Amino acid sequence: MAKKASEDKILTSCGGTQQMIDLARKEGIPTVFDRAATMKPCPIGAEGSCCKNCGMGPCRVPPSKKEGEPAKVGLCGATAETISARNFALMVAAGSAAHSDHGRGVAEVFLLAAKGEIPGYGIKDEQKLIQLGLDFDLDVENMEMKELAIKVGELCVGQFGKQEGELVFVKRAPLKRQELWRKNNMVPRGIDREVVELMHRTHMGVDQDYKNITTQAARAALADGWGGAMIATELQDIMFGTPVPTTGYINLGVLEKDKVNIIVHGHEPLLSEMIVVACQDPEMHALAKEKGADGINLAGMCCTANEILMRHGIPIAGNFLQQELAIMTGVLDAMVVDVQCIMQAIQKTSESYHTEVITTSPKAKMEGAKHIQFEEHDPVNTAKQIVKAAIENYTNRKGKVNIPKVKEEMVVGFSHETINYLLGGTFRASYKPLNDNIIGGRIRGIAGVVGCNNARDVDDEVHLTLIRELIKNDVIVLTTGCVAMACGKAGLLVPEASKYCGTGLAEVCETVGIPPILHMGACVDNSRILIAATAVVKEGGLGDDISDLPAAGAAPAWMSEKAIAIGHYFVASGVYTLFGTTFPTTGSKKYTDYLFKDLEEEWGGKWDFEPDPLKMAKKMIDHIDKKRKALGIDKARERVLMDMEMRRELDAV
Ligand code: NFS
Repeated sequence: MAKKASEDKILTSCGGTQQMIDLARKEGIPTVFDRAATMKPCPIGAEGSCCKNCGMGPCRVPPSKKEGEPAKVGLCGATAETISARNFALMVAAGSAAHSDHGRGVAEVFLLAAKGEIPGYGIKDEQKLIQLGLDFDLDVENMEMKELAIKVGELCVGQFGKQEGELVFVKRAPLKRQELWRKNNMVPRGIDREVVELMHRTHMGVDQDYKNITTQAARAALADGWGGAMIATELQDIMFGTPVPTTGYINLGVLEKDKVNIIVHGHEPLLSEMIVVACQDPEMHALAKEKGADGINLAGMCCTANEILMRHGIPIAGNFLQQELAIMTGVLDAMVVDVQCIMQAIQKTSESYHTEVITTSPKAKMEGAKHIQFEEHDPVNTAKQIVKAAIENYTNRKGKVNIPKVKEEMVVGFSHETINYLLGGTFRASYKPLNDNIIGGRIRGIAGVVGCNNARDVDDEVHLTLIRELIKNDVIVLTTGCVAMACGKAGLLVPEASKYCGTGLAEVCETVGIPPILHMGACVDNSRILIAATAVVKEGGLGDDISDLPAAGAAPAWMSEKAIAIGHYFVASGVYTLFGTTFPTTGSKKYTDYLFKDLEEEWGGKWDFEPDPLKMAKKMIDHIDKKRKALGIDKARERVLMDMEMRRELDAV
């Protein structure tokens, strides 16, 4: 058979993924990689120039090609910048809603658990519960743990629908940032209100001022980053434990031929935590034996994977683009999904194998899949039912086994609290050593590299090229989500990765015993990065605001609306944030210039787009150096570089 052009292209830098792509092509199984080659994105939609907000359209307003030609507008007269801003805002609304609805689910379950109405869940981190009580100004000293948990649960649930005033975590931000938000009318109320208002404004004939739309989009995004998503992280930590450094394995090679294999895929740890417990149940093991299996092997995929890996060391089968491929191993007995980042294609793939795709959320069903609903009042039984369904499916295997022999070890679980403790020590947990190393120049700056994998790029490659370049230049990297998993697969999440660092960063990592790339969790845990950045500001010596820090953020291969929402709350929190692959507003130069240039003046942070990972690294490093100069610490780094030079000379003697 003649090869398709796309077959010669390198599609991934992950060995396990490449092996499965080859197999898929041999067997004629369609995958996202082939669909990406045959279906091109709509160029007008991709640049944000298509308005389909009313029945007179869709109106397409791409930039004029001829000099002097008047700019196109929609039938209603909407300009390209208004259309672009509205489309961008709609992505922020959807992304913020998704993250925060996850947060709401966690808060509701937390409250039920606090009241003792859910068997199986409890309080694992009392310290953090007390901290939340203090955030809400509760009299924590005179409250029993149960009473405190109920009160905190009620107050957290109330945050989502807060109609007036400020969300409670707003006051966690640096004071200067809070003032800027107040001045610009960006302080978030509850997510429900902010998203509804944003969607009202993007409706036909409402907000026609691109700047005004962007400000409300920031308010909605901040209601997620400093609200819904932050609540999710905090309450998950209280219920399931705040992550501490743990080792684990990653890639499709974690699946085991002779065991019942279950993958939990999606985002919310509520059910997966219970599946971890159910998989250890002797009754389930006996049933697996009875069916001829050698035990039960649980693995994760996408952000759920990060959650259970950090807290239990459960291996990760892969990141976003590996979901169809996991089914093709032929040994996956159940793919259990909840919400977000789940490709409908997995159901079709499963029809060629024996895998049972099990949906669990009433919000996310799939035609053809088995639905076992997560009953929040009885998660233990739901989990057992699911594990049982997987075990019973073991005997339906069709005999084809293709597990790539690829897996890597990694160290994960660097919550903000852990970094604080590791750097500062038991007696005085503190960010001072980090700040001192930044001020002294050993660490040049901090980068947050997060987000998705995008089938329009070489899978995992842009993340890895960017991150290798950053650590080579002494920039410490904080990571979450699919990027964190890409690093794990490439063997970069181990302390030995310090050999890829510049001398300064290597020295710090070797002294403290940490990898130069710190895995901080799932996408919802980007709130940990906000908290860490704030802690660095509060420690002193690096300015008064997040925007003063020698720091930058990136999502080099983003694809989801959540990524845009996250990017927008980082920008609104003062971070220079770069996205790769594509950018959804480029059809309007005026609007894109506003996001990429003018915003910095107004918010201290701004957006940027750069598809080439090396150029992206350069832009981030240039920004970090600009901030070092503004802080007056650029000289310190020059001295460190001179020291290196001198050391080399000494070595040569
Ligand atoms: Ni976040 Fe992207 Fe999805 Fe997680 Fe992965 S694709 S925006 S990283 S799994 S949410």
